[in-house]
Amino acid sequence: MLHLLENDTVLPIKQLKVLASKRSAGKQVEFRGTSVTVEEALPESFKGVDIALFSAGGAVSKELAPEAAKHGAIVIDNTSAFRMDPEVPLVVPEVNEQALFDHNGIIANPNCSTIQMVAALQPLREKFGLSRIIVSTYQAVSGAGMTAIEEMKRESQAALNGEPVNPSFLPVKSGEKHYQIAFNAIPQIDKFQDNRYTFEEMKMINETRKIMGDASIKVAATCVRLPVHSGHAESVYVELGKADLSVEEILNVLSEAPGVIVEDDPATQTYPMPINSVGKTDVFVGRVRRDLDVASGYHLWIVSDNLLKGAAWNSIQIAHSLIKLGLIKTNG
Ligand code: L14
Repeated sequence: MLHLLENDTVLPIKQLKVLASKRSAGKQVEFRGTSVTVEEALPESFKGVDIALFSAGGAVSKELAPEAAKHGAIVIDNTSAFRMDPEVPLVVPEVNEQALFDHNGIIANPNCSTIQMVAALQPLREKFGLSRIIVSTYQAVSGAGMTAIEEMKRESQAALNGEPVNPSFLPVKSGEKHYQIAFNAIPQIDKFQDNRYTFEEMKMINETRKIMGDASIKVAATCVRLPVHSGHAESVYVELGKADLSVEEILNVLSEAPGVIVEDDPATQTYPMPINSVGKTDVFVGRVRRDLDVASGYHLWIVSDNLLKGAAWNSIQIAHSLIKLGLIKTNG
């Protein structure tokens, strides 16, 4: 977020505060050539703040986001704490920017896998209608944070040296069991729910319906972690409102879509891959095919940097939209 803000030309940043836990207070971060001291995040810290970007975990958001909103800040929250709260807009600007008008001081940034999927599917939905999505994800380790990345590197090194890997973090830090991610695929992201889906899968299902504003869309998800540093990939099957569309018709719509880049040419082995998405804010789509049995069914492969469009960039875009829509009243 700080890196994106540093190069941002849309937000008229007069002052930047960097807030964290007591443990990090006093550290220095560089911003536009000056050194900013990290302060402890307290309810009063948000006095005079116009936009507060939160990304310190659900518990911190639950405690401090309402306090920040009370002090007049508009919170853009990157955690899952408020996403399904009916009072809180859940926004991907390319899809449902208008939902921002209904905010009550807190706006939720959706789950990373959901953002890239709806950004790519919404243009098809607008043009042809969409009734069903079946998605399997191939998710990067960076979504789970620095500790997970360190674990993957350490395990990879150990495995290559023929030493025991001793996993202690993934798939879920607080879980009873931990499994090796190096040279593996783990079909669990976040905790299991009573219906045998994981929370990550249910986030994709519920958030997609909320962002698209249609509870009747059929959605099923299987979320899998791969030993990829950054960049989530998704194999997506969709049923559109129109049968027998040509691949060209679909690619034409996608190539006009904001924030979407088509990389799709079997003849030249062109398709999106996580490593090529790293550092980019776009959503990449390729491998577009008609289903061979269902006339209204189509397959796509969707890739994006989970830390950018999936998190920081979508949050900054929400801030841009707030400015564009005239929703920021300078506070103090
Ligand atoms: O819903 O890759 O924001 O473990 C953050 C952690 C999504 C999953 C969220 C991960 C989650 C992510």
